[in-house]
Parts: sequence; C-alpha cells; structure tokens
Amino acid sequence: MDHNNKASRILTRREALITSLGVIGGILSLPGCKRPAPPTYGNILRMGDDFTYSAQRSLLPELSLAKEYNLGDISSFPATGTINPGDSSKPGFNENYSKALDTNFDQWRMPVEGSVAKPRSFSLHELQSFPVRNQITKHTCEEGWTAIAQWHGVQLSRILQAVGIKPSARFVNFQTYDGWTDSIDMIDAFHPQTILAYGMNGKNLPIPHGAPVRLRVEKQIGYKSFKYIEKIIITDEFVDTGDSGWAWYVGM
Ligand SMILES: Nc1nc2c(c(=O)[nH]1)N[C@H]1C(S)=C(S)[C@@H](COP(=O)(O)O)O[C@H]1N2
Ligand SMILES: [Mo]
Repeated sequence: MDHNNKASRILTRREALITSLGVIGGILSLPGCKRPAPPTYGNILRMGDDFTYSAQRSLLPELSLAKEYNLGDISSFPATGTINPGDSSKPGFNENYSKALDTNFDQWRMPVEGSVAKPRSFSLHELQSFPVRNQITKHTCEEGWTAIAQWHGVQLSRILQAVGIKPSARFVNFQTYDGWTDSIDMIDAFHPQTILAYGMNGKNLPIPHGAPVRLRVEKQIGYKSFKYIEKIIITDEFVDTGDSGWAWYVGM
C-alpha cells in the first residue's frame, strides 16, 4: 500500500463536479427542481430523513467535498460500537470474521452482488490494487465527539464500475460482520471521497476501527461509516432496515 503523503491526491473541484454530474445524469436523473424525497418518505417514524435529505439534496451539496485536513491536524481517535467481532467475549462476535482474522484476512473475501452485470468477490489484495485515495477528514459521531484521521482506500465508485452496476440500481447496501445492514444512495456512493478504507494514519486499518475494510462516507454523520464490511448488495429499491431509531440520512 502506498502511504507516501506526496502521493496523496486531493480531487479537484472540477473532477468532483464531473464525477457528480455523471452520477446525476447517468444514474439518478433527479427531476429538475422537484423537491427530492428520501426513500423513507411516508414512514412517520422517519420524518427526520424527509427534512434533512430534502434540504441537502435540493441544494445539490453532492457537488461539494468535505473539508480535508493536514497531517498535523490528525487527532486521537476513539473506537466505538463494536471493537472486535473476532473476540467471542465481546459484543458483535462473528465466527466467520474470527476465521478471516486467523488468516490475517488472507482468506477474507467481500462479495459485491445484486443489481450488477458482473457480481464478484474481492480479496483485500485486489482492493489494494486499485488506485489508492488518501484523505484526512473529520469524523463526527452522533454522541457528540469529533476526531481527525487519514484514511487510505479505494473509491467505492471504482468498485461499482468494476462490477458494472445496472442503470436501474439506486442503493448500495452494506452488511457488516457485527450484524449491521444499512445503505447509501448513488450520490453518496459515487462521491469522490466515499471510499472503502483499508488503511488509517499510514497503517493497515486497525481491528477496533473496522479491519480489514470499512466505509468512509464523509458527507454524512459517523455511524454511516460502516466498519467490518462483509458484503455489498446493490438494489434498485430502498431496503429499510432502520429499526435502530437512527435516521437513514444525516448529511453534513
Ligand atoms: N459495523 C459497525 N460499523 C460502525 C459502528 C459499529 O458499531 N459497527 N459504529 C458506528 C459509529 S456510531 C461510529 S461513531 C463509527 C466509529 O468508528 P471508530 O470505531 O473507528 O471510531 O463507526 C460507525 N460504524
Ligand atoms: Mo457514532
């Protein structure tokens, strides 16, 4: 993995714009100036989504990048929620994870399937063979703390392109080893700063932070950056797994 900071490349506004326009034009086709409704629209328990999704999406903030910081801004970073699905004495234990961990993730494979032309599984090595994106960003947890780290990974858009997502595809769903299932829409999925991170602060992603691979979705609140990714499923329809009481969409 290339952790040379000089190689760290921040996408220009122009590139971001082009990527985003491609997403809007080709995949989402957001209708003109109609107020976009979130997929949870109509579910009275999830009215918060309606408000934040509409407000953010009508301003087309997908054209903007989250602020990126300098190496000197990197802070200490607590690990929260599940901190090791391989430890049977801790919450979130998963036997398959524990086995993958025993092989130092050599035997780890991440299937990407659903509404795609070429479903396939990726090894860690395969993910690392795509161009690396390095970004120093601020994580904001719903519990009220923030922390800054450098992340190294592959843009999710590259993986979606590799499996050939179908034109009807609208959501990217993630299954994690500790039992989370949740999704993001194609605007977030194709955002240039949305990456599958396998590295943090110049090292392999530590187990407490989601090894071997976690999502970084920098334009949303911290709990959308799913750790311990097991499987990615592309769907045409929204799959509501929101029984946690947490909003599906929390843009920042
Ligand atoms: N699979 C999984 N992903 C997760 C969590 C979790 O417990 N399990 N916690 C979420 C929350 S609430 C936050 S704030 C961040 C914490 O990431 P960290 O442990 O690297 O600080 O991961 C998010 N992603
Ligand atoms: Mo969080």
